[in-house]
Amino acid sequence: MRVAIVGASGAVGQEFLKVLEERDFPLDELVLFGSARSAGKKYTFKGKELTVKELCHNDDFKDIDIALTSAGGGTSKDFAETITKHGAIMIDNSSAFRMEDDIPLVVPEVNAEDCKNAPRNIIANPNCTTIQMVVALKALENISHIKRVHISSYQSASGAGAMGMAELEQQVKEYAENKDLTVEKFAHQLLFNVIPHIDVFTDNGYTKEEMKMYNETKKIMHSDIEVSATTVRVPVMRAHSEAIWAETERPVSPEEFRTECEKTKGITVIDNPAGNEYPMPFNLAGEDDVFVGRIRKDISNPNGIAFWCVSDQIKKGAALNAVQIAEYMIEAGLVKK
Ligand code: 2RA
Repeated sequence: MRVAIVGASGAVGQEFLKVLEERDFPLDELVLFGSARSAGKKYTFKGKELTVKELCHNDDFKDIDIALTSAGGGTSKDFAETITKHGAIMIDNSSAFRMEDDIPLVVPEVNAEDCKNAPRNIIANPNCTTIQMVVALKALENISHIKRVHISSYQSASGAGAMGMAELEQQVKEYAENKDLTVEKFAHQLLFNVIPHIDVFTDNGYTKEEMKMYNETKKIMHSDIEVSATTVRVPVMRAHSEAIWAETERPVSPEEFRTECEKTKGITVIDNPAGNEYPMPFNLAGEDDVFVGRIRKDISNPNGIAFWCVSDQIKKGAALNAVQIAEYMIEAGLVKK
């Protein structure tokens, strides 16, 4: 099994290296690709030094079985043909192909089987905010069909990449030194603030990030579920949080939902309000699972249930989800060059 990482120097690319090593992914060779700027950089994988090759339109992917790509939508579109033409499976973390009909959009806990129908050899990894929400929603859908969801996100600086984290850190330093704060990556100062604006606004008043939650959730869950999201940037370094209100066809008790979450692989329940125990991004950055807590009856709706959900968006929200897709495809015999 020969695996490539495209965009190896980025935050997700680096996480791919960690996740493949942590999970002892069954590979014989790992090849790193990047832009002209990152070509030549060296990274260690399982004690061996690997050098980043420049991504070019050539036959470098001839012997590659699986390419994990995270280099932005433009690069994914531009290089999809180069990457897949010799039969490699491309698992793409960008938004380039997510809503295309002949490209599965996959969260293995929810719709792994969709990988079986990938005529273009491309599988899309959903947006991080959608991934963690649908893992939790699938547990609820197992009990009763979900009609509607309202969700407010609390998204960390790292959702905007390494530069997002750097800006928040810089603002902390500048504040401590009584200087004016640098504001470049986000629309406003993030330190001591919350910004209800992620990605650009669309004509209906929702942002693109919010519309991703609307469209991607329907596609992944194969459902008529309605989703209304408000996505918000908060001064947290890593791991996104979400407050979720779901309306189901029949009333679901908190106990039923808690039990279903507890038996679902990929979900950890932390829900002990009396002991001040609930999921928080500060404790859970770097973890694999989706963490669920604050499970309660929605007092405004007899068929409603409310809960809180936290997950590391670079891990389960990006690199880990893509690697789990690759693992599923190998197991299901779908990687057959
Ligand atoms: C963010 N969800 O947090 C985005 C990244 N894909 O900005």
